[in-house]
Amino acid sequence: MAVNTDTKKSSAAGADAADKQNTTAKTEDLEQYRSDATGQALRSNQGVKVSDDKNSLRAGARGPSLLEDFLLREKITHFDHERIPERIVHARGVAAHGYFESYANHAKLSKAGFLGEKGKQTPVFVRFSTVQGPRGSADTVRDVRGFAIKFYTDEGNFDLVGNNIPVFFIQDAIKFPDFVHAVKPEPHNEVPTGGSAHDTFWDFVSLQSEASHAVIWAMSDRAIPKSLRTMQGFGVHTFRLINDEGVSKFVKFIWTPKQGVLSLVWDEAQKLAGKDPDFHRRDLGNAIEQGNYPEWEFGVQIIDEKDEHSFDFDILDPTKIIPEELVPITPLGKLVLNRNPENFFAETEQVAFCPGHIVPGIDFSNDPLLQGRLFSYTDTQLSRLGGPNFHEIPINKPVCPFHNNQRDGIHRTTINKGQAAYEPNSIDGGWPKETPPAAKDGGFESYYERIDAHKIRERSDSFSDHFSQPRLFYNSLSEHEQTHVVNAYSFELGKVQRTFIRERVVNEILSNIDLDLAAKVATNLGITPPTKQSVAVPEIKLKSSPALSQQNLLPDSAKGKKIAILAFAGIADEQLQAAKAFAEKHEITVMLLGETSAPVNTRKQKSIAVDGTIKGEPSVTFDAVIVLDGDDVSGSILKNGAAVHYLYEAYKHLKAIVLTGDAAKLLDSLPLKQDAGLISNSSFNAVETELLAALKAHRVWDREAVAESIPA
Ligand code: HDE
Repeated sequence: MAVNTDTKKSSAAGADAADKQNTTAKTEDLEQYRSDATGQALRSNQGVKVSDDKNSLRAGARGPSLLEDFLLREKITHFDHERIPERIVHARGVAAHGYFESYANHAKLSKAGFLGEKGKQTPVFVRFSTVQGPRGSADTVRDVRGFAIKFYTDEGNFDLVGNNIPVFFIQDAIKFPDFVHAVKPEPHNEVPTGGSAHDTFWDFVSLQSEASHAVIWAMSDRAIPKSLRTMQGFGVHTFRLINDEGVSKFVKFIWTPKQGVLSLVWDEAQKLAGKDPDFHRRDLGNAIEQGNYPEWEFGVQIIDEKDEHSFDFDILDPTKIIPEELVPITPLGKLVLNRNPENFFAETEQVAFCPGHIVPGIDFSNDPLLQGRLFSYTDTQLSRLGGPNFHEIPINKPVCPFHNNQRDGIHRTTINKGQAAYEPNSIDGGWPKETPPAAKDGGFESYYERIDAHKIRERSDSFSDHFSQPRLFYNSLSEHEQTHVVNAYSFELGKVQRTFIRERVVNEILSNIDLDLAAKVATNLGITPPTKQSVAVPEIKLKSSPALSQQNLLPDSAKGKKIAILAFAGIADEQLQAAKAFAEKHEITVMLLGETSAPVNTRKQKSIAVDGTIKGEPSVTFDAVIVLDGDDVSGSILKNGAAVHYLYEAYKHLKAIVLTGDAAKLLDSLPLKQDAGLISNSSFNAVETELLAALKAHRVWDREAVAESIPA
């Protein structure tokens, strides 16, 4: 994996072939729709061979174009209609194919076939997204990330359409259009793109205090993930799993990445938005191409029906988590992403998720947000994908057969045989026929739930505590994570123009979460810190949930990290070899960056190619920076402002920096202080253990205060 594995250059045949081998029933099914033009004649959509695709038909070489030019008209007409409406939310996304593998037969919990056998693999297509920004917006904005999974099970498609944050901003679907209108770019000037640092968002969430929990998560590091591979995923709502005896348990779905739960730092996220707006999609695509397949463990928190009311919150309230300390996660299986889509539009853009796509063994709870979602997703596809036949688009088709009496509609591709498109019928032998519910391979049956209630437009009292869980979240964070939350509120509110909105957030929201948090943000905004809560917040038993802190969710290896080596003439050959061997051993990607793209001469006068330039591959795209011993390498760096800035920036972003031999002299002239991550020694071999530890730790948090003074 070492050296130059970042870019397409390395992929070519090898990785591509490996990619293709990762087939599932779904990727095989897609094969029939794939079109390869290699060796083929260029033809019109009607199959006519084209002799000239460069010139339109004209009346004379300098004359006007002729309307009869059907080739010109066909090409331009198709082009004119290439765009479809983007998703109203979650427009910017990226996806990958893979599989889900069940750890065991979980039939006691659910009769769903994909959970029913140890080692059973089910094809999946997973789409990650930001929420606020349009299709062309930057990847690294502060935002919630979508985490939507389509399982192509033998019993039909199951869509688990979740987020990387376990709670949502509202409790009732009827508030969703209001929430989205508030967070989206403002209507008069369509600003800002991709973020929530503006008046309408903060106006809404400060008037709608049920948003407080999701907002504090959005102000935490969770909303600026390092990679899509380093995020947890949550189903958010409580669902039901039902076994073949009809016994139902409430569950929460959780995905935990093997890669650790890691984030960017804010300055880095902002810079990446300009220097590499595709940072997340590039990272996911490259990782898969390199065979470094991202993996998540799939788990559930299980609640017996009898315990539904035993918590100090309502399990139907989507603004609440069930702390893992109260209900631990039971692992059910793993998710592996091992193949990139062939075509972005056909697969990633046209995939249509819906939380209402479930299979026998799974059912909904009465969470009022979930109930509304069951309607919205199919409805939105009607305008986005143009009609009711979007289930026939290859990426959306189940891998099991499906027959029913639905017919016609725009872009229908199925050619239904027979005369009877109704049920019951005797003309076509009564086919297709219903299947009664059964333990296995049965028809879908809704959970036999007794509902005995008045029709009423009212929210349950059990949904009224909006502050004890945001408080629990804040209390559970490590010190540096808390500081980031303070900084994020201060940054966002600093962008809010109306002072009364800033004050309302501080006095009526933050004061109820934590007075110290409120005071710190107030001070940063120049507002008088509140001295008391504005409402009474119920005391809850659990004061802190360590499972919520990312500090407790670090990876156990440095696999998949990316290191830059700044290469100057005279670089020490042995040290370069040692660094490459280290990267190889720990499955780390390393790129050699020169001042220009020209090869560099080593100390032993060997000419070596570089993988990129210091200006072209910015420090924000790496996890660590290395300057190896070389002939007056410290002098070369000091003469090069971009190289000095590179080190400053990596230092400021709390990354590991290694300086060996002559490079260590830089510590005498640059304002960088040695610490657990800034490691210097005579040889590379002498720093390996410390470097590995720093990479696993992800950031040098102790450096944060010192790094404030660095001008980068
Ligand atoms: Fe969505 N949401 N949502 N949402 N959502 C959409 O569906 C909606 C909610 C989520 O990669 C839309 O196909 C309503 C919660 C993801 O294609 C739309 C409500 C959660 C994706 C829609 C919610 C989500 C969407 C836009 C409140 C986390 C992207 C395009 C009742 C559990 C899926 C589309 C993809 C997309 C509606 C709330 C996650 C408009 C009405 C809560 C990951 O139908």
